[in-house]
Amino acid sequence: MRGQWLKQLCGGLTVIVGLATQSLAATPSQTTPARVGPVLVNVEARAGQDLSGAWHWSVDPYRDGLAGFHGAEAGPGHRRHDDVDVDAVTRANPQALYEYDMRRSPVVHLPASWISHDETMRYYDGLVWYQRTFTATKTPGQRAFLRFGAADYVARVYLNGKPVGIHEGGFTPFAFEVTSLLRTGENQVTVGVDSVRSADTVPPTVTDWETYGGLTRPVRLVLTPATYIDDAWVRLGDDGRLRATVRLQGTRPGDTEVRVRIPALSLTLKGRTGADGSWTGDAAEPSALKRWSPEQPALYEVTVEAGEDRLVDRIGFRTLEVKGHDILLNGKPVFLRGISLHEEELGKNPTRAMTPGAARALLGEVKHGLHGNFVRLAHYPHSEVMTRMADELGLLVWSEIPVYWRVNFARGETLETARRMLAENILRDRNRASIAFWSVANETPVSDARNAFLARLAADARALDDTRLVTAALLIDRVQEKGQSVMVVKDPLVSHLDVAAVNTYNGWYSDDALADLPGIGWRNDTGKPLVFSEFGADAQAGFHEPGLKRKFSEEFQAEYHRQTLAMSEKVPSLRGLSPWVLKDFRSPRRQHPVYQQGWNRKGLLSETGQRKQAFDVLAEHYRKLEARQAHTEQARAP
Ligand code: GCB
Repeated sequence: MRGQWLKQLCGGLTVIVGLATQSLAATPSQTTPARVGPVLVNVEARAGQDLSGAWHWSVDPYRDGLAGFHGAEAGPGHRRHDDVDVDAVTRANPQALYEYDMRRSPVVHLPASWISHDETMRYYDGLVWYQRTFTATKTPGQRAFLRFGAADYVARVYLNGKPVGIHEGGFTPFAFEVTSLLRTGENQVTVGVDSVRSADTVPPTVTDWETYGGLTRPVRLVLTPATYIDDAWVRLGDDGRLRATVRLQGTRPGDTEVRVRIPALSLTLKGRTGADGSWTGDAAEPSALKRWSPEQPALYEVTVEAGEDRLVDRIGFRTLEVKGHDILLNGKPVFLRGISLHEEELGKNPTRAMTPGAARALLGEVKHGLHGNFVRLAHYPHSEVMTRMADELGLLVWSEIPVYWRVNFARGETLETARRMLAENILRDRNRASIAFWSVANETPVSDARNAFLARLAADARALDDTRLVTAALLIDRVQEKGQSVMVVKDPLVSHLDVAAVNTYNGWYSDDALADLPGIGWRNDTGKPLVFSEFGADAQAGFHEPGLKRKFSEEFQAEYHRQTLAMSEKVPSLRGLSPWVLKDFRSPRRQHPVYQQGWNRKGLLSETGQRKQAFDVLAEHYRKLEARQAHTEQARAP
């Protein structure tokens, strides 16, 4: 059975979790991507209400709100999601017993992870209830949705006391239709967010980053016409044609006129949807089009109209392909001058509330400080705020799903969860010109089950989007040949990828002397471009030890980068770098009492943004590569 999104389960409750079992042996080419709930692409352009702001919260470590007395069906003593004004009821009936009162629970500003709600929540892992009210007006013929940017890890959503849906996965958007439950006047929305992960979740329990449980991205009430534009994808194909695909949902999605306009190019594509509500049209690339690139991040206003619905977005157009060892952006070879980063804002107490200002501060350091043209947004889909900022600043993006380390690859439901996450991520961001790579995994140990699992994801990515490259961050093998250490790309998954990317930590996780790194050999027989998707060394900002070059000193980290970059210059098929990592990030498993204190210190910036010595080493290297690329392009110009 194919993985699915189950609708109409339990009387209208929508469940978006990995549910179905299926044979892992099926060949990837037979797949169609996982089905997801409403896409509501370009959500910020839609009518409705931003429900960011003040929410009440209540911690529920024993999950009483879901199961009450002795774990049986919950009674009113516990159900935080009930549509009841506890205060009013107990005023009328002083003997009524309630052991919660959401309306008088403390208030926090969302979106934000609960780790910053108060000190007791710093390492909380479990269920937390959130509730707020909002006013709405019901209009006949209008549909209403609750759309969540992300809830980490499982979210249970209730409107006016009634369950509307469950979603699994901490980093991708989801929406539930609430047309019939919405009231004119005051409405109450309640969300139970549970951060607990297991061996079967994606990612599993152990990761090298902070969990950041909670409602970490905006919640919106979205209002649409009865038939609405659910998805609209506008891109430049590798065949040089400008193409639009629009999918309508609703009461009459078929035989509806669709118009896609780019006024600055005087271009209009139009047609009528088929019976399934979809339409694709294309046109020759307008000669006036300025293609998007890091050097010239040109974005165009694009309007999509269908029936009563209309969306406006800003979209860039470019081509991307691989030829031999080269990655071609707009037909020209590009070397990726990148860096990896987590979704964590600068500052002593990040809470994963990514605002445009916070995104600009991080990505600005990559673009202007490091002379970069590329970011790896590790290890899960980052906020849309980041990918939109990358579009605007001109940074190519590696976008990835959290198939990280030891996922339960043999379990069909886990595969379905990963497939749905991949689909939710791609459908959210297909219009972002900056996205260059869909990555399906990070450092996963090779096995038959894992190879089949990831091959399926790679096939899904291609089926959803033929304008990006598919990759994964792989482990690298080290062999001895004629007395020399040689790094060899052996992972069989490469045959399903466009680009072979490897994480390499010689000199940090190995005892190699730093001076020996440039002497290490590299062999890439895959015939594909190679990218170093990670390399790095911890340093505590301000810890200096020039003579000894001990691990954790700024000098050691700087030298590590110098020597690794020298090694990288000797790898002929190398086409990009994304060292680990832009900024120190929270990681509960990094507890060296002096140097780490709960932070992974491989950042070239400290958590507050202080540049370490290695920052300048990388910036200098990228400045040279940038000049080299400009020089080559000049020489090639007619
Ligand atoms: C890796 C992982 C990354 C870790 C990093 C490290 O290979 O992909 O998630 O944080 O190494 O610092 O060890």
